[in-house]
Amino acid sequence: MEKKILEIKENLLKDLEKVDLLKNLNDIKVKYLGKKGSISELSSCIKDLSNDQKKKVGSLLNDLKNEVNTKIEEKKKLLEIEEMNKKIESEKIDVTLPSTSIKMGTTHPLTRIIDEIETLFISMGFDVVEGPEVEQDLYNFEKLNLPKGHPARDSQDSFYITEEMLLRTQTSPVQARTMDANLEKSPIRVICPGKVYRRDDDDATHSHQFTQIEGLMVDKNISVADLKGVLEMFAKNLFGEDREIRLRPSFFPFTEPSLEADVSCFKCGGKGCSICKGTGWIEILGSGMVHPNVLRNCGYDPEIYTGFAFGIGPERVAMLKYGINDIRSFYTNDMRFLNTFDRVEGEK
Ligand code: 2NM
Repeated sequence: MEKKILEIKENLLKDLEKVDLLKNLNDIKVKYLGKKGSISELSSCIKDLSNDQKKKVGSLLNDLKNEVNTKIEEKKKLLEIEEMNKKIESEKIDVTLPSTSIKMGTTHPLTRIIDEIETLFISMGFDVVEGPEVEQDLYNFEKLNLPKGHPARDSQDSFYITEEMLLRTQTSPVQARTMDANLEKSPIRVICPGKVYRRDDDDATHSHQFTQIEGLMVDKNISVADLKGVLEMFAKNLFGEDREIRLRPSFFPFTEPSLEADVSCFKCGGKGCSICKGTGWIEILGSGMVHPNVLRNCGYDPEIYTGFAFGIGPERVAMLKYGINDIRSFYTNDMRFLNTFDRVEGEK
Protein backbone atom coordinates (compact mmCIF):
# COMPACT_ATOMS: atom_id res chain seq x y z
CA MET A 1 0.00 0.00 0.00
CA GLU A 2 2.71 2.46 1.00
CA LYS A 3 4.65 1.50 -2.07
CA LYS A 4 1.63 2.30 -4.20
CA ILE A 5 1.37 5.69 -2.57
CA LEU A 6 5.00 6.45 -3.36
CA GLU A 7 4.44 5.32 -6.92
CA ILE A 8 1.49 7.68 -7.30
CA LYS A 9 3.58 10.56 -6.00
CA GLU A 10 6.37 9.81 -8.45
CA ASN A 11 3.97 9.50 -11.38
CA LEU A 12 2.31 12.75 -10.44
CA LEU A 13 5.64 14.59 -10.40
CA LYS A 14 6.47 13.17 -13.84
CA ASP A 15 3.08 14.10 -15.23
CA LEU A 16 3.29 17.61 -13.82
CA GLU A 17 6.72 18.02 -15.35
CA LYS A 18 5.39 17.19 -18.80
CA VAL A 19 2.29 19.39 -18.77
CA ASP A 20 2.79 22.81 -20.35
CA LEU A 21 -0.77 24.04 -20.97
CA LEU A 22 -3.38 25.00 -18.38
CA LYS A 23 -6.11 23.12 -20.19
CA ASN A 24 -4.15 19.83 -19.93
CA LEU A 25 -3.68 20.28 -16.18
CA ASN A 26 -7.31 19.39 -15.62
CA ASP A 27 -6.75 15.94 -17.19
CA ILE A 28 -4.12 15.29 -14.53
CA LYS A 29 -6.48 16.38 -11.78
CA VAL A 30 -9.07 13.89 -13.05
CA LYS A 31 -6.46 11.16 -13.40
CA TYR A 32 -5.45 11.40 -9.70
CA LEU A 33 -8.34 12.95 -7.83
CA GLY A 34 -11.36 12.08 -10.02
CA LYS A 35 -14.04 9.54 -9.11
CA LYS A 36 -12.22 6.83 -11.05
CA GLY A 37 -8.78 8.32 -10.35
CA SER A 38 -5.86 6.42 -8.84
CA ILE A 39 -6.41 7.75 -5.32
CA SER A 40 -10.09 6.79 -5.31
CA GLU A 41 -9.03 3.37 -6.53
CA LEU A 42 -6.70 2.96 -3.56
CA SER A 43 -9.36 4.26 -1.15
CA SER A 44 -11.71 1.52 -2.25
CA CYS A 45 -9.18 -1.07 -0.96
CA ILE A 46 -9.31 0.28 2.58
CA LYS A 47 -12.39 -1.69 3.47
CA ASP A 48 -10.37 -4.99 3.20
CA LEU A 49 -7.78 -3.89 5.74
CA SER A 50 -7.60 -4.46 9.51
CA ASN A 51 -8.86 -1.70 11.75
CA ASP A 52 -5.34 -0.70 12.68
CA GLN A 53 -4.26 -0.56 9.07
CA LYS A 54 -7.42 1.27 8.06
CA LYS A 55 -6.53 4.15 10.31
CA LYS A 56 -2.92 4.36 9.15
CA VAL A 57 -3.58 4.01 5.42
CA GLY A 58 -6.60 6.33 5.64
CA SER A 59 -4.45 9.06 7.09
CA LEU A 60 -1.73 8.42 4.52
CA LEU A 61 -4.23 8.65 1.68
CA ASN A 62 -5.58 11.89 3.12
CA ASP A 63 -2.07 13.33 3.20
CA LEU A 64 -1.58 12.13 -0.36
CA LYS A 65 -4.78 13.80 -1.50
CA ASN A 66 -3.71 17.06 0.11
CA GLU A 67 -0.26 16.85 -1.38
CA VAL A 68 -1.55 16.10 -4.87
CA ASN A 69 -3.98 19.01 -4.58
CA THR A 70 -1.23 21.37 -3.45
CA LYS A 71 1.15 20.24 -6.22
CA ILE A 72 -1.53 20.71 -8.91
CA GLU A 73 -2.46 24.14 -7.54
CA GLU A 74 1.21 25.17 -7.52
CA LYS A 75 1.59 24.03 -11.10
CA LYS A 76 -1.62 25.84 -12.02
CA LYS A 77 -0.31 29.14 -10.67
CA LEU A 78 2.96 28.65 -12.54
CA LEU A 79 1.21 27.92 -15.83
CA GLU A 80 -1.12 30.89 -15.38
CA ILE A 81 1.82 33.23 -14.98
CA GLU A 82 3.54 31.66 -17.99
CA GLU A 83 0.46 32.01 -20.19
CA MET A 84 -0.11 35.62 -19.09
CA ASN A 85 3.50 36.46 -19.96
CA LYS A 86 3.09 34.87 -23.39
CA LYS A 87 -0.10 36.89 -23.95
CA ILE A 88 1.55 40.15 -22.90
CA GLU A 89 4.46 39.42 -25.22
CA SER A 90 2.25 38.63 -28.23
CA GLU A 91 -0.10 41.59 -27.72
CA LYS A 92 2.64 44.13 -27.10
CA ILE A 93 1.96 47.55 -28.70
CA ASP A 94 4.87 49.49 -30.10
CA VAL A 95 4.05 52.99 -28.92
CA THR A 96 6.97 54.40 -30.92
CA LEU A 97 5.37 53.48 -34.29
CA PRO A 98 4.29 56.54 -36.35
CA SER A 99 0.53 57.11 -36.07
CA THR A 100 -1.90 57.30 -38.96
CA SER A 101 -2.94 60.96 -39.20
CA ILE A 102 -6.61 61.83 -38.64
CA LYS A 103 -7.85 64.09 -41.42
CA MET A 104 -9.76 67.06 -39.99
CA GLY A 105 -11.97 69.31 -42.07
CA THR A 106 -11.27 73.04 -42.17
CA THR A 107 -13.56 76.01 -42.60
CA HIS A 108 -13.78 76.97 -46.28
CA PRO A 109 -11.88 80.24 -46.93
CA LEU A 110 -15.03 81.90 -48.28
CA THR A 111 -17.07 80.81 -45.24
CA ARG A 112 -14.31 82.15 -43.02
CA ILE A 113 -14.44 85.60 -44.66
CA ILE A 114 -18.25 85.69 -44.51
CA ASP A 115 -18.17 84.70 -40.81
CA GLU A 116 -15.60 87.42 -40.10
CA ILE A 117 -17.66 90.10 -41.86
CA GLU A 118 -20.88 88.99 -40.14
CA THR A 119 -19.17 89.10 -36.72
CA LEU A 120 -17.91 92.63 -37.35
CA PHE A 121 -21.30 94.01 -38.46
CA ILE A 122 -23.12 92.26 -35.62
CA SER A 123 -20.70 94.04 -33.24
CA MET A 124 -21.85 97.35 -34.81
CA GLY A 125 -25.51 96.53 -34.14
CA PHE A 126 -26.48 95.14 -37.56
CA ASP A 127 -28.85 92.18 -37.94
CA VAL A 128 -28.07 89.38 -40.38
CA VAL A 129 -31.06 88.76 -42.68
CA GLU A 130 -31.47 86.10 -45.37
CA GLY A 131 -34.00 85.77 -48.17
CA PRO A 132 -35.01 83.64 -51.16
CA GLU A 133 -32.56 82.82 -53.98
CA VAL A 134 -35.47 82.40 -56.39
CA GLU A 135 -36.85 85.94 -56.41
CA GLN A 136 -39.61 88.02 -57.95
CA ASP A 137 -38.64 90.52 -60.64
CA LEU A 138 -40.51 93.02 -58.42
CA TYR A 139 -37.96 92.80 -55.59
CA ASN A 140 -34.86 92.00 -57.63
CA PHE A 141 -35.31 94.90 -60.09
CA GLU A 142 -38.56 96.88 -60.00
CA LYS A 143 -38.41 98.19 -56.42
CA LEU A 144 -34.67 98.84 -56.73
CA ASN A 145 -35.23 101.55 -59.36
CA LEU A 146 -34.66 99.21 -62.30
CA PRO A 147 -37.99 99.32 -64.17
CA LYS A 148 -38.63 97.03 -67.16
CA GLY A 149 -36.59 98.19 -70.15
CA HIS A 150 -33.91 99.81 -67.95
CA PRO A 151 -30.53 99.48 -69.70
CA ALA A 152 -28.85 98.16 -66.50
CA ARG A 153 -31.06 95.07 -66.68
CA ASP A 154 -29.25 93.99 -69.84
CA SER A 155 -25.83 94.34 -68.29
CA GLN A 156 -26.95 92.12 -65.43
CA ASP A 157 -27.95 89.25 -67.67
CA SER A 158 -30.00 87.09 -65.38
CA PHE A 159 -31.36 83.54 -65.15
CA TYR A 160 -35.13 83.95 -65.59
CA ILE A 161 -37.36 81.03 -64.56
CA THR A 162 -40.66 82.60 -65.69
CA GLU A 163 -41.59 86.13 -66.83
CA GLU A 164 -41.78 87.18 -63.18
CA MET A 165 -39.34 84.87 -61.37
CA LEU A 166 -35.55 84.69 -61.59
CA LEU A 167 -32.44 83.65 -59.65
CA ARG A 168 -31.56 86.81 -57.73
CA THR A 169 -28.68 88.79 -59.26
CA GLN A 170 -27.84 90.48 -55.93
CA THR A 171 -28.94 90.24 -52.29
CA SER A 172 -30.53 93.73 -52.27
CA PRO A 173 -34.03 92.25 -52.86
CA VAL A 174 -33.73 90.96 -49.27
CA GLN A 175 -33.26 94.58 -48.20
CA ALA A 176 -36.19 95.76 -50.29
CA ARG A 177 -38.27 93.08 -48.53
CA THR A 178 -36.93 94.21 -45.12
CA MET A 179 -37.91 97.85 -45.78
CA ASP A 180 -41.28 96.81 -47.23
CA ALA A 181 -42.14 94.62 -44.22
CA ASN A 182 -41.13 97.28 -41.68
CA LEU A 183 -44.56 98.90 -41.42
CA GLU A 184 -43.72 101.34 -38.60
CA LYS A 185 -40.63 102.46 -40.59
CA SER A 186 -38.33 102.13 -37.58
CA PRO A 187 -34.52 102.40 -38.06
CA ILE A 188 -32.96 99.57 -40.09
CA ARG A 189 -29.45 98.16 -39.78
CA VAL A 190 -29.03 94.91 -41.70
CA ILE A 191 -26.51 92.92 -43.71
CA CYS A 192 -27.71 90.31 -46.20
CA PRO A 193 -25.24 87.56 -47.07
CA GLY A 194 -25.95 84.87 -49.65
CA LYS A 195 -25.54 83.35 -53.09
CA VAL A 196 -26.34 85.35 -56.22
CA TYR A 197 -26.50 84.37 -59.90
CA ARG A 198 -25.49 86.05 -63.18
CA ARG A 199 -25.43 84.75 -66.73
CA ASP A 200 -21.65 85.08 -67.07
CA ASP A 201 -19.15 82.74 -68.69
CA ASP A 202 -16.91 81.39 -65.93
CA ASP A 203 -13.24 82.41 -65.98
CA ALA A 204 -10.56 83.36 -63.45
CA THR A 205 -12.47 86.46 -62.32
CA HIS A 206 -16.12 85.64 -63.21
CA SER A 207 -18.53 83.01 -61.95
CA HIS A 208 -22.20 82.45 -62.80
CA GLN A 209 -22.76 81.94 -59.07
CA PHE A 210 -20.96 83.83 -56.34
CA THR A 211 -21.68 85.37 -52.94
CA GLN A 212 -22.50 88.88 -51.79
CA ILE A 213 -22.94 90.67 -48.51
CA GLU A 214 -25.03 93.78 -48.93
CA GLY A 215 -25.51 96.24 -46.09
CA LEU A 216 -28.26 98.76 -45.43
CA MET A 217 -28.87 101.47 -42.85
CA VAL A 218 -32.04 103.58 -42.97
CA ASP A 219 -33.14 106.19 -40.44
CA LYS A 220 -33.67 109.96 -40.15
CA ASN A 221 -30.48 111.96 -40.78
CA ILE A 222 -28.25 109.19 -42.18
CA SER A 223 -25.46 110.74 -44.26
CA VAL A 224 -22.38 109.86 -46.35
CA ALA A 225 -20.36 110.49 -43.17
CA ASP A 226 -22.12 107.53 -41.50
CA LEU A 227 -21.41 105.40 -44.57
CA LYS A 228 -17.73 106.35 -44.57
CA GLY A 229 -17.40 105.60 -40.83
CA VAL A 230 -18.90 102.12 -41.22
CA LEU A 231 -16.76 101.35 -44.30
CA GLU A 232 -13.65 102.52 -42.45
CA MET A 233 -14.43 100.06 -39.63
CA PHE A 234 -14.84 97.34 -42.24
CA ALA A 235 -11.50 98.13 -43.97
CA LYS A 236 -9.54 98.31 -40.71
CA ASN A 237 -11.10 95.14 -39.30
CA LEU A 238 -10.42 93.05 -42.41
CA PHE A 239 -7.20 94.54 -43.78
CA GLY A 240 -5.48 96.06 -40.72
CA GLU A 241 -5.70 99.00 -38.28
CA ASP A 242 -3.58 101.30 -40.49
CA ARG A 243 -5.94 101.15 -43.49
CA GLU A 244 -7.69 104.21 -44.88
CA ILE A 245 -10.78 104.57 -47.07
CA ARG A 246 -11.21 106.60 -50.25
CA LEU A 247 -14.60 107.20 -51.89
CA ARG A 248 -14.89 107.82 -55.65
CA PRO A 249 -18.04 108.79 -57.57
CA SER A 250 -19.66 105.91 -59.43
CA PHE A 251 -23.06 104.83 -60.72
CA PHE A 252 -25.62 102.28 -59.50
CA PRO A 253 -29.34 102.55 -60.31
CA PHE A 254 -30.35 102.06 -56.64
CA THR A 255 -28.11 104.73 -55.08
CA GLU A 256 -27.64 108.49 -55.50
CA PRO A 257 -24.92 109.51 -55.09
CA SER A 258 -23.15 106.20 -55.81
CA LEU A 259 -19.67 105.73 -54.41
CA GLU A 260 -16.92 103.21 -55.08
CA ALA A 261 -14.76 102.53 -52.00
CA ASP A 262 -11.03 101.89 -52.15
CA VAL A 263 -8.84 100.75 -49.26
CA SER A 264 -5.19 101.79 -48.94
CA CYS A 265 -2.99 98.86 -50.03
CA PHE A 266 -2.40 96.39 -47.19
CA LYS A 267 0.76 95.13 -48.90
CA CYS A 268 2.72 98.32 -49.56
CA GLY A 269 0.78 100.69 -47.28
CA GLY A 270 0.10 103.07 -50.19
CA LYS A 271 3.52 103.40 -51.86
CA GLY A 272 2.47 101.31 -54.87
CA CYS A 273 3.13 97.63 -55.58
CA SER A 274 1.96 94.76 -57.80
CA ILE A 275 -1.18 94.11 -55.70
CA CYS A 276 -2.48 97.71 -55.97
CA LYS A 277 -1.02 98.02 -59.50
CA GLY A 278 1.14 100.92 -58.43
CA THR A 279 -1.78 103.11 -57.29
CA GLY A 280 -1.57 102.49 -53.52
CA TRP A 281 -5.36 101.83 -53.50
CA ILE A 282 -7.44 98.67 -53.91
CA GLU A 283 -11.09 98.76 -54.96
CA ILE A 284 -13.12 96.77 -52.40
CA LEU A 285 -16.81 97.60 -52.72
CA GLY A 286 -19.65 99.62 -54.21
CA SER A 287 -21.92 101.82 -52.10
CA GLY A 288 -24.06 104.93 -52.00
CA MET A 289 -27.03 106.73 -50.50
CA VAL A 290 -30.25 104.79 -51.12
CA HIS A 291 -32.04 106.34 -54.13
CA PRO A 292 -35.24 108.28 -53.19
CA ASN A 293 -37.18 106.07 -55.64
CA VAL A 294 -36.05 102.92 -53.78
CA LEU A 295 -37.11 104.39 -50.43
CA ARG A 296 -40.47 105.42 -51.89
CA ASN A 297 -41.01 102.01 -53.56
CA CYS A 298 -40.49 100.36 -50.15
CA GLY A 299 -42.85 102.63 -48.24
CA TYR A 300 -40.42 105.27 -46.89
CA ASP A 301 -40.91 109.00 -47.38
CA PRO A 302 -37.54 110.16 -48.81
CA GLU A 303 -38.24 113.66 -47.39
CA ILE A 304 -38.05 112.18 -43.88
CA TYR A 305 -35.79 109.14 -44.20
CA THR A 306 -32.35 108.65 -45.75
CA GLY A 307 -30.07 105.66 -45.83
CA PHE A 308 -26.87 104.19 -47.16
CA ALA A 309 -26.21 100.80 -48.74
CA PHE A 310 -23.16 98.88 -49.88
CA GLY A 311 -22.31 95.61 -51.60
CA ILE A 312 -19.29 93.52 -50.62
CA GLY A 313 -17.93 90.61 -52.71
CA PRO A 314 -16.58 88.04 -50.21
CA GLU A 315 -14.76 86.22 -53.05
CA ARG A 316 -12.86 89.40 -53.92
CA VAL A 317 -12.02 90.02 -50.24
CA ALA A 318 -10.82 86.41 -49.80
CA MET A 319 -8.79 86.54 -53.04
CA LEU A 320 -7.05 89.74 -51.91
CA LYS A 321 -6.47 88.56 -48.33
CA TYR A 322 -5.23 85.05 -49.17
CA GLY A 323 -3.62 85.76 -52.58
CA ILE A 324 -6.01 83.52 -54.52
CA ASN A 325 -5.92 84.26 -58.27
CA ASP A 326 -8.77 82.14 -59.66
CA ILE A 327 -12.34 82.60 -58.38
CA ARG A 328 -13.17 79.04 -59.52
CA SER A 329 -10.93 77.65 -56.73
CA PHE A 330 -13.73 78.45 -54.27
CA TYR A 331 -16.23 76.17 -55.96
CA THR A 332 -14.31 73.13 -57.26
CA ASN A 333 -13.41 71.65 -53.85
CA ASP A 334 -9.90 70.64 -54.90
CA MET A 335 -8.31 69.25 -51.72
CA ARG A 336 -4.90 70.62 -52.77
CA PHE A 337 -6.41 74.12 -52.60
CA LEU A 338 -8.48 73.59 -49.44
CA ASN A 339 -5.59 71.97 -47.55
CA THR A 340 -3.53 75.15 -47.88
CA PHE A 341 -5.91 76.72 -45.35
CA ASP A 342 -4.79 75.44 -41.95
CA ARG A 343 -7.19 74.63 -39.23
CA VAL A 344 -7.33 77.67 -36.97
CA GLU A 345 -6.79 77.03 -33.25
CA GLY A 346 -10.12 77.15 -31.42
CA GLU A 347 -12.15 77.10 -34.62
CA LYS A 348 -15.69 75.71 -34.45
C1 2NM B 1 -24.14 97.77 -54.17
C2 2NM B 1 -23.70 99.05 -54.41
C3 2NM B 1 -24.50 100.13 -54.02
C4 2NM B 1 -27.41 98.35 -52.52
C5 2NM B 1 -28.51 99.12 -52.56
C6 2NM B 1 -29.46 98.48 -51.82
C7 2NM B 1 -30.83 98.89 -51.53
F1 2NM B 1 -31.60 97.81 -51.35
F2 2NM B 1 -30.88 99.60 -50.43
F3 2NM B 1 -31.29 99.60 -52.51
N1 2NM B 1 -28.90 97.37 -51.36
N2 2NM B 1 -27.63 97.29 -51.78
C8 2NM B 1 -26.11 98.59 -53.14
C9 2NM B 1 -25.71 99.88 -53.37
C10 2NM B 1 -25.34 97.54 -53.54
O1 2NM B 1 -23.43 96.66 -54.54
C11 2NM B 1 -22.24 96.78 -55.23
